[in-house]
Amino acid sequence: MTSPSTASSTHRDGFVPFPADIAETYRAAGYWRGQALGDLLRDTAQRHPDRPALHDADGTRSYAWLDAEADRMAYGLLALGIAPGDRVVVQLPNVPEFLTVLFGLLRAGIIPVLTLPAHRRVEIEHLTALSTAVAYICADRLGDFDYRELATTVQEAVPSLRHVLVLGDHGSGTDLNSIPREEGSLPAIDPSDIALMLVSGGTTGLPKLIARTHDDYAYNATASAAVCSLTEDDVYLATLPAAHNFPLACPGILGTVSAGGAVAFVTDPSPENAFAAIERHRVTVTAVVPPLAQLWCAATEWEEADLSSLRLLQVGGAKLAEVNAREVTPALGATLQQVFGMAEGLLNYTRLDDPVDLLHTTQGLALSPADEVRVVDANGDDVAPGAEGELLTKGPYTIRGYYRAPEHNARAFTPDGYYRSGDLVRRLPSGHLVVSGRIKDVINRGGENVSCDELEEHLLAHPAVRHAAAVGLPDATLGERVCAVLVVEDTMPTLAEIKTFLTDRGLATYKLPDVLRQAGALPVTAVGKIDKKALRATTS
Ligand code: OOB
Repeated sequence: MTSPSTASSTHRDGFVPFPADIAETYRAAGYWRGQALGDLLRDTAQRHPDRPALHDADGTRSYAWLDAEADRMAYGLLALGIAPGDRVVVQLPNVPEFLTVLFGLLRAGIIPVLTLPAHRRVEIEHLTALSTAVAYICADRLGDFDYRELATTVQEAVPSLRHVLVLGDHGSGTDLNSIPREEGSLPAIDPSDIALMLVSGGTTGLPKLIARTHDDYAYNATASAAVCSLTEDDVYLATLPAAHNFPLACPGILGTVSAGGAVAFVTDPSPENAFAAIERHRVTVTAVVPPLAQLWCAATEWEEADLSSLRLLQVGGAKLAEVNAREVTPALGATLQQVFGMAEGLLNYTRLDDPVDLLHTTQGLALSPADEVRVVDANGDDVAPGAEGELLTKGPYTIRGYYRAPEHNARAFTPDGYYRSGDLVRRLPSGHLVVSGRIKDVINRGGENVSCDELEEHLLAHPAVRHAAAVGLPDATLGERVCAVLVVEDTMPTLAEIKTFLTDRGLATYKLPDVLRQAGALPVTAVGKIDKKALRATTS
């Protein structure tokens, strides 16, 4: 079968490359090594074919096995008529096949659009149409959700979508495991070309596509592996959805493969299930979001699994409150690493040998000496050292524009190529960043700005409070009132008690909540961060 013309949508249409002169400096400095992502696996398999690459329910698979499986997957996908440069939407849970599908696509030069299991019709339809994807790879179902039904709906709405490949019971789609995989040839990969697409965290509107090149993403993964001192003795557990940048490449799955360690997966990150996987596979490193870190720490009180293999717990994706940061090592026995990153690129890590004070109170230091970080005021001018401002960044693994989004790019990037993160930070003399909130996540109470992050941090310090989120409620006189939504351990504190507690901590009067709401749980995003947008929409 030959691939129909994708004439009006070749994969580089709408891609914003690094400027050629800057790309040259990244190559000359050795950040970009001209390596295709699929070769991270090839190189490790050649170095030590017999070492474990994957631990799953059936036992352990070697690097030689994974390398051969990835090739077979690549041959099979190409034989279906999917061509190098085509986009394929991947929506898989954390199963071992994620590895063979990912590396198969990368080696075939086919571009995976990495969506999360929690995405639904609105996101998948949008991302499929935007990328003019020709195929959708999914599992049959997860929990009570049927991805085959989603596939049918998306196929009706998006004409470019020709193939539905299903892992498991394939229904009206094609069985991913039975596509023919006779040996064929693999295309030459241009390392400056798009390797894969990530989906933006999307605080406003629909998610955007983030095209990452082989060069930049290989650097992202290998430099991250170095910062975490990953070796072939490490076992990385993919706890967060594997398609998210954090577990994928920070250093995550790709960093672990480049270092020659083994990878294991859990679909259910509950303490009971994840702890059993840690014990069973002797997991050394994993990454979680703050609400999950809190849950794991609390669960060590009643779960009895042996977690002694765990040497590093990475926490990021949202601000980890200092009270919660302090709990990690005593509860789990692992070193804490705070990670402040974004799918657009820039990663900040606390270093393994940082003083505990920095581990507990900062969100880390930029990964690369070539990362350029500016902290600016509303006029775009650099703030005084240590003052709060918006983080702008560019560097060897930060995109220069979203894929097929020229209008948005004109706002989200400065004319000289910095990404405007929308994050408010302070930079310490050591270079470590402290995240103080999002530009838009403030409540305007009668003209006074209340940072939701700051208020949440104080609320979390209350012994009765497990999770907290601050949102603004419309108010006729003040414009907005401050509402604190709390998930509590046991008894709900009264508004008066909370106000006294916060006042005793020295918080200004105008920042005190006007209203308290109790919730059984807070809504979360596809990767498990507290979803403020959804909370704002449902709180009254
Ligand atoms: C990670 O990536 P995204 O793209 O899902 O979200 C990025 C945004 C950041 O701009 C920031 O607003 C927030 O998530 N964020 C944090 C944070 N880490 C991310 N806010 C405060 N403290 C942190 N430690 O979330 C991501 C990507 C790679 C590694 C880690 C996280």
